[in-house]
Amino acid sequence: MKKNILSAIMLGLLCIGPLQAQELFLNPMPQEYTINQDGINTPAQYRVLADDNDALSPAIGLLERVMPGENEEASFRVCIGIKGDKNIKKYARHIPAKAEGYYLKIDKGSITIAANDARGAYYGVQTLAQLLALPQLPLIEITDYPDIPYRGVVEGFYGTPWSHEARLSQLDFYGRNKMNTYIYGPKDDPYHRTPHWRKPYPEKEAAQLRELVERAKANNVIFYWAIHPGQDIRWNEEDRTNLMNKFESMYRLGVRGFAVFFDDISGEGTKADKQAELLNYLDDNFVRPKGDVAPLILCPTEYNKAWANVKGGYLTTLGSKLNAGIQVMWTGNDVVASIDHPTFEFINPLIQRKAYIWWNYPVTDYVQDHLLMGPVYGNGTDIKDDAIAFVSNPMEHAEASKIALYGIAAYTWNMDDYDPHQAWEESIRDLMPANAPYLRTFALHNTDLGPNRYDFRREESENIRPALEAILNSYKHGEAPDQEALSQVEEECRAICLASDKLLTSDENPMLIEEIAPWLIRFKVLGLFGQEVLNALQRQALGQTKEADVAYQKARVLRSTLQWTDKLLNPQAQQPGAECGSKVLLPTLEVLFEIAASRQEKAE
Ligand code: 14T
Repeated sequence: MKKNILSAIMLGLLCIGPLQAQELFLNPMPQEYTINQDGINTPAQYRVLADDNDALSPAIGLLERVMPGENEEASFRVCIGIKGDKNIKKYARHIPAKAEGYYLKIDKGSITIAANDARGAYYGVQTLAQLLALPQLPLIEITDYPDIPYRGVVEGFYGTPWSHEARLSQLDFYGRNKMNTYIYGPKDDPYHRTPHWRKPYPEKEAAQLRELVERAKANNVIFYWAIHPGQDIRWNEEDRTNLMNKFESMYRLGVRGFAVFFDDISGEGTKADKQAELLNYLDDNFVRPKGDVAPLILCPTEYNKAWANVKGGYLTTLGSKLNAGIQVMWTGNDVVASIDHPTFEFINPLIQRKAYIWWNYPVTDYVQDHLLMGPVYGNGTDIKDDAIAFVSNPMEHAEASKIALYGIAAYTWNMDDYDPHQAWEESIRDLMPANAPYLRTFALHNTDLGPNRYDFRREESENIRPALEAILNSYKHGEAPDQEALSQVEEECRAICLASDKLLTSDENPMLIEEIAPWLIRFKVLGLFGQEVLNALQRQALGQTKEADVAYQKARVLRSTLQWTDKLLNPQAQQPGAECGSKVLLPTLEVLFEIAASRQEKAE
């Protein structure tokens, strides 16, 4: 556990009273904390004090994993409990009155975790786990709770569903980063959607799902299983029974959360009154009678504002007919969009409840030649009271998605303190501690989507953009480019090649490297191309005709290699190719190449 924690301490920034407070990084950031300048060594042995309360077992299990040395005789005490438990009675007034809230106190002889509920206790221990990774355990008092009730991921993309192994790793990651929701709904699972939604899973798949449910539970994540019946559903008793039976079979596998998706369909299945009737039936006859199932979730057919025909009455019907406990998904003003307060001013009144945000980022199923590994930014930080949930639809590349998911975890827990760039830096160290600088270089140039039907774009290559612009500008005005800018770009191209080499040969996180390998290869060629283009321009400027020609010829070959690799890498995708630096870096290098080419012609 410890090696996954990346928190560092910056000393002595704030002064409170006689003590110097420390600045602390945790993911997500706690809502409130006070921290002493001194700390203690992690106790080698400790005694657990807890009431006999079943709900505490995941929290205590985690404690024993992250802090070895449990011993009934030890003098150091770890007191852990849930509101109402006797052993934390005197801390009751410190517990925040919020779902999943906890109070954590570390002093010289004891650690106390007093939580509002089971998940709060578990999150208290997760925070302790992050603190344990610091050089010393700080004497600290934390009061913490999430801004958004349900936070996490909907595996809801088209394309190759995540592997079993990838999902297991995801669930551990959600637990560590205090995300409580995973919705299983990959479009290309035939038992989720047409043709086989009516049938139970074959044995092998069923066994794997059972294992995922177990892992989710261990991480205090609610595992929701989603069904997508809309393309061929008939609104009769037979199909209603088919649905009930499928839910029942999933319940037997341990599933305790359910969703019904009606997105991207046409025909009979799109009728609001029929959808509402079915969902209410499932709520009345399955979800609520069971007593241990999470609130039912619906993804509507009109799931974003661009597609909402308000006059047609679809959303209004759902709003008035659906049982109050049923949650309704929404992707925002478009299929892919930033989420802000006006987003909810539109949708919440229509559905008569707080929208359940399905955020279509970092999903790339419509731009499969790109990777989205940049910071998470652009959503409003004033929406905590507007949304019941905020889940992310990720890339089919599970490990690579963790950069965005780390940021989403931070944002949905504590919006006021969310810092997109800090979360991004930390996420990279979390994903590949030993190769962080190389992964960072790679991620810097893999953030934009390229032109796309939703006009959703991201900043890219920001570290080198000013230098690239300065160089272009000089040439435009017929001036010699700034030497400083040229060496900066050259340096970056060298760093790009090094990053590619290091990552392609690294043993760290093999799953990640396999996902991004086509882009790593492209990245290498891009770095080489950039170096030769700059080399050619500089030799030309110095009048070194021979050397200039050699460099130019090399650049030409690399340019063709780039064009060929674009067709050959990631060939099975709907958008084949593996774009890197496609927003500013490559286009600028292309312009510079043209300049070098025209000078070379003149020299001949
Ligand atoms: F259910 C929805 F909220 C949703 O977003 N559905 C799909 C989703 O599975 C997919 O990953 C996402 C991004 O491509 O967009 C939705 O799929 C679409 C959207 C379209 F505009 C499929 C076809 C479209 F024309």
